[in-house]
Amino acid sequence: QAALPVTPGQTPIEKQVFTEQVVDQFAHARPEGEVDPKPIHSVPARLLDPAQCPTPHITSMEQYRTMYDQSLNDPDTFWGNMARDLLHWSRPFTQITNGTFEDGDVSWFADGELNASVNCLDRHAQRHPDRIAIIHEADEPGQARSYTYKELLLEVCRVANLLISFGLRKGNTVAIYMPMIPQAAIAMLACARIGCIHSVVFAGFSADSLAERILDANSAVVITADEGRRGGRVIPTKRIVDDALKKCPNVKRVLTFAHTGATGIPFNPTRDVWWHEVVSRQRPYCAPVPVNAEDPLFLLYTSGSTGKPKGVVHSTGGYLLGVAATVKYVFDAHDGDIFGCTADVGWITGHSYLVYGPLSLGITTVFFESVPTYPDASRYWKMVEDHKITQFYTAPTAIRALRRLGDDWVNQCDLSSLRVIGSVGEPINPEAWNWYNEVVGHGRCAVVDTYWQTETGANVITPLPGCTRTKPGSATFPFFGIEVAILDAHTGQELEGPDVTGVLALKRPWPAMARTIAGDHPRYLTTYMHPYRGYYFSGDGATRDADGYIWIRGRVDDVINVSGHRLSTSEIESALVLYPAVAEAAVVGAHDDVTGQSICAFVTLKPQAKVDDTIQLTRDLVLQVRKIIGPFASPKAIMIVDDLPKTRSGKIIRRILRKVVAGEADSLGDLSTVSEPAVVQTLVKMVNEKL
Ligand code: 6R9
Repeated sequence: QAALPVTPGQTPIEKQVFTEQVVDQFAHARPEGEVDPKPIHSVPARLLDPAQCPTPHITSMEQYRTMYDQSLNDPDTFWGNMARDLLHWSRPFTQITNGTFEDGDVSWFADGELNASVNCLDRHAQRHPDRIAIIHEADEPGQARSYTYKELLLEVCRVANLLISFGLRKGNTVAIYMPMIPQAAIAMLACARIGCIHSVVFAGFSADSLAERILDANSAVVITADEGRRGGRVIPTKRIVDDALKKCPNVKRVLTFAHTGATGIPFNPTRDVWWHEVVSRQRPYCAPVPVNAEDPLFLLYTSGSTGKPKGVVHSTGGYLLGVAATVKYVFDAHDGDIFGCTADVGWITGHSYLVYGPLSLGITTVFFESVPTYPDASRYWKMVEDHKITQFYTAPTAIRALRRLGDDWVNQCDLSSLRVIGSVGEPINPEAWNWYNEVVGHGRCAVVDTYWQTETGANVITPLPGCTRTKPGSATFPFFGIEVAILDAHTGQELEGPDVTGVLALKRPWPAMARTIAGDHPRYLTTYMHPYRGYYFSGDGATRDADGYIWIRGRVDDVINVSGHRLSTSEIESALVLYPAVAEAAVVGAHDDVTGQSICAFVTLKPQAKVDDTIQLTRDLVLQVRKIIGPFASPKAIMIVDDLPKTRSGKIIRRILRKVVAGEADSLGDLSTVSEPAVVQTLVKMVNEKL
């Protein structure tokens, strides 16, 4: 594939903005000197000792390379075998991979049929009905409850039958807005059983955001709970749903699980039903609806550079294969393993590594409802000890926060069950990596820094436990079938060889890649496939070092990553400008030692706005963002300024704002494009006083 000239978006203006961002981001990237040239961590000897651990699926780099080469040179054999080996097909496929990025018509196993719930439940319930499928680690310690594969299957069938009685059929969409309880997985699998597409909305989103997502996907049914619990606090889940539904006349049914059992939960008798009243009346067998491998399993909203959130659509066959293969090889899953992923079910990590990945392999998954510091900072580690977790998967932000609280919290617990400890969501700094490896892993576990995205469906760049020598902070090498390219941001030329930095792109379709954006295929193409023709554009920057290791350097677009939550700066700006007194808003990410990035907003006020109390105004603006997006999008700092640095054509120059909040006002670079250079000086002064 010859590298074609970069054509980000369609217009020259977008191109200009885009390349400015890329260049700017790289100016901020990890200093070159920090990239460690030597692989310093070998595979822990314990993992390769059959007396101590099950033998890893891959035990040498040669074995990895042989399989990796086959996955690229003969994808049909490689993925065909893998798909037959890991999944149950009700109708075997004869085709493996078709279509191209350019045409946007990628398909995998196009004539095969399967059902995701059969793959996650029936086949395991038949073989070992009493094996634990889900452990629910409730918000209050000591209240864990578990569900066997058999129990889970029966409950999923009951809910599936109920959904049929609501009139739902294959291809309909169901919204799920639930706390971190097993009923969230039950609801997802019940949809999958009857061929419905679930759209899980993270329960930290506000009523407005939920409504937007329900309407966009045209979900006629919502599944929720009375209340959620998190770190001892109660979240009024059903009340938020009711608020959202004021804007969603299309919703005909709301199924509510009584989780806390609180009284006084709002209830609309013509629309709402209680789970405990209606589900138990259903027959616990429901014939699974076989779907085509390319039929959507779910859609999941994620933030991009521009406009409203995108409903990323995942296929059934390719997606399931991707998550099953990565749980097997990246987490080195073996029969009887207990997989502890702390992500929320409302994000892609929850979909892939709480629900579909572990369950498709018939291992045990843990739903953690609480927060890492409740009731104290040993919560994660007590959970590992209590349930004998073998794979633990969390985000760098949690690792950094717990590291600050000291090693004692970890040392009081027996973590000897752990074999693989994973990190996901944002770049992990070497200090946090080392602490995770030494204090949590005791140097006896494989640390897997897994790079991937909502759109990739499953891990794409990651070490493998039994073979990869790791460098703290590097996601290392591509998973099977993933062909990585690093491109020059401006020219789109592929940068070959070692020691190169550019934008990260993937060169060929892989099974778990997202297939489209719900209702907007052109947007799918412009966002991912058109910026660099012939490649999938990730939105991240990356370096390939002298040893071929990949280092992810963070987003090169207007996406910021706060505690592993992906947020669009333009969405936050839109929420701020809806506030009556606000004229303009510009949001940038600031470095944060714990959350990775934090949200820093600059706003200007309308000339006629009367504001006496700016402290109250900043509070109101934070509330505004919480209301329109959700609490996790709260800006950490809001600066009310007289003016923003702009180009002569009136565009806000975010590059300058980023530099100013980074404390790099002495290296602002070329200011010749700024229409009023004095504005910059005022800003610098103000930020120095405030931050
Ligand atoms: C799985 C998930 C995707 C963005 C991605 C990148 C960042 C994720 C990472 C990582 C460095 C890792 N990211 N894993 N950066 N190292 N191991 O997080 O999906 O919410 O869609 O976010 O997260 O910037 O582009 P999603």
